[in-house]
Amino acid sequence: MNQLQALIFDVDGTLANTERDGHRVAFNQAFAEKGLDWHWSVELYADLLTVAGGKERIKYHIDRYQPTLPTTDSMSDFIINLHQLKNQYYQALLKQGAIPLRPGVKRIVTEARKQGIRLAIATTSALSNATALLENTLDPNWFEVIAAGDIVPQKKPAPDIYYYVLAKMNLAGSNCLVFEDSHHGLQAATKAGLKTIVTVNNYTEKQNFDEAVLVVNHLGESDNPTKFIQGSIANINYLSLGAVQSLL
Ligand code: XBP
Ligand code: MG
Repeated sequence: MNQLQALIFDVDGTLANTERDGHRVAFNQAFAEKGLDWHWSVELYADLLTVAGGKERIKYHIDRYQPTLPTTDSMSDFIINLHQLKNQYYQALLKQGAIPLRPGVKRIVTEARKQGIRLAIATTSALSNATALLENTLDPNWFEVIAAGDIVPQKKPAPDIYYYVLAKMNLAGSNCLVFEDSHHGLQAATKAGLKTIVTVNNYTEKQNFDEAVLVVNHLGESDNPTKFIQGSIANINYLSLGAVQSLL
């Protein structure tokens, strides 16, 4: 068994249900403020999530659904401005405490810190959004590297963001475990040679996770047990650090 030295967390959908309850809601607030008659319903957003990155998602929406753009701005300026406005609304939601962490996240992060296991973030989200989530739930300073957004040339499912984290931390992939919630994220981590635990959510539960070392509904708590979806660990009710270490 390899020695566990670091946990690397995806953000959206993994730390918290930020997509349905956060980014989506904030996008709609930004559309309304800009006078756009667009509405991203919970159902439509499932299709839009096939594209990673908020700016890329707006572009995909325009290309696929061809709404009228009430603007003389260039397409890229329009997208950048709309995305910035969305991020302001998103960060306001985080400040209000509207988006709690998923079960077990704080527990396992706290356990890792106590045991000297290093922590990092690898996300497609903008850095300001990832940091705002951590400021309002955990603490950004607990994470040695927060790799986010446009810091690498290609977003997930490309492995770039994971290679970036490994290089920054000077770590071998064989000493790390990743937590992801989506097929895109799993592909990115797997291509970088990392073992991945998937905690599914409503948007991702039907995706293919063949390459994951474990798929569960969430990390769980003593009063909120983990359900094993693919693979299992014997004799546990929720995922402790010791339990996940056995997967390396
Ligand atoms: C998920 C994403 C992000 C968010 C929006 O990232 O695809 O694009 O939906 O974030 P991950 P931004 O699961 O890798 O954390 O608007 O900040 O791009
Ligand atoms: Mg995710």
